[in-house]
Amino acid sequence: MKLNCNGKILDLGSPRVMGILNVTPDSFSDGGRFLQRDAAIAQAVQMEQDGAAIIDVGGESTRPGASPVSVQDELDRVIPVIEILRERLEIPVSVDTSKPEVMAAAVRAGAGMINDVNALRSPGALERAVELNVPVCLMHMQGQPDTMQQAPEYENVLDEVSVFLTERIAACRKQGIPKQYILVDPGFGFGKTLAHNLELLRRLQDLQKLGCPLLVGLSRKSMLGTLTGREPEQRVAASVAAALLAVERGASIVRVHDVAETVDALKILEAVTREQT
Ligand code: 8Y4
Repeated sequence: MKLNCNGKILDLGSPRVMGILNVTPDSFSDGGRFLQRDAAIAQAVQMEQDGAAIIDVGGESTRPGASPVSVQDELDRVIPVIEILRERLEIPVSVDTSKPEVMAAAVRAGAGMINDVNALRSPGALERAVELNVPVCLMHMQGQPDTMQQAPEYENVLDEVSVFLTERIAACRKQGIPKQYILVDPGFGFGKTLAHNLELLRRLQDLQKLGCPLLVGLSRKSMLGTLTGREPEQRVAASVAAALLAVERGASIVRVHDVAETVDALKILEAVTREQT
């Protein structure tokens, strides 16, 4: 229930919010590298104040069609931010990466969790993750980021996601990662149509049988755009609704952009669920 994240504690005794911190260069902002870095740190501090239990720091855009980032560029983006956040925050940070070199440097800099959309399938990632001795989130993805949305296809999306995650849990266990250090994620939007995403959310509780805490990311994703006709920045209400539905179906952690709004919504859900005020 309580995860040791490189010295900081993540208590999963009740549902938690993971705040998203992108440290990819913003081509629309003229702030320059250091101003952008300061803005990222301020945003993380705000998310902690708003009730986030963990901050997910990512330096590689995982959006469909995004260009790949070199190891050095990713290190230059995320490591200085993680070093500062280790000092400034009480809550842990996770590192959103698939690269073993970035995992290692990030944990050395203070990161307390590895969030890998590639589920430790990159060469050397699994071996490295074992040594680092922090919790890992294994996410399902069909295909590769550049082409995964071209024609996603499943016989049964719940079964296929479940089989994939079961296999990755087994691979991690075999390599020596303790069961309590493994979280799983169905990977909303990663090689899935709207119908696949809705089926996964509808039946999310089926994934509880895997025996690992569930982490889900639905925040501002295109499925919410399809359903509402809104641009990403206007998807806050849809994102909060989706997060709430996920927690009702057993999610332990929701990965979100809008921390304050999601934390408020979860307080209502918790009060109603616990039959107390
Ligand atoms: C607007 C903003 C539209 C962001 C789309 C997006 C997940 C994840 C991502 C997830 C876990 C994203 C790194 C995609 N999604 N990690 N990462 N689970 N564990 N797109 O669902 O946020 S990036």
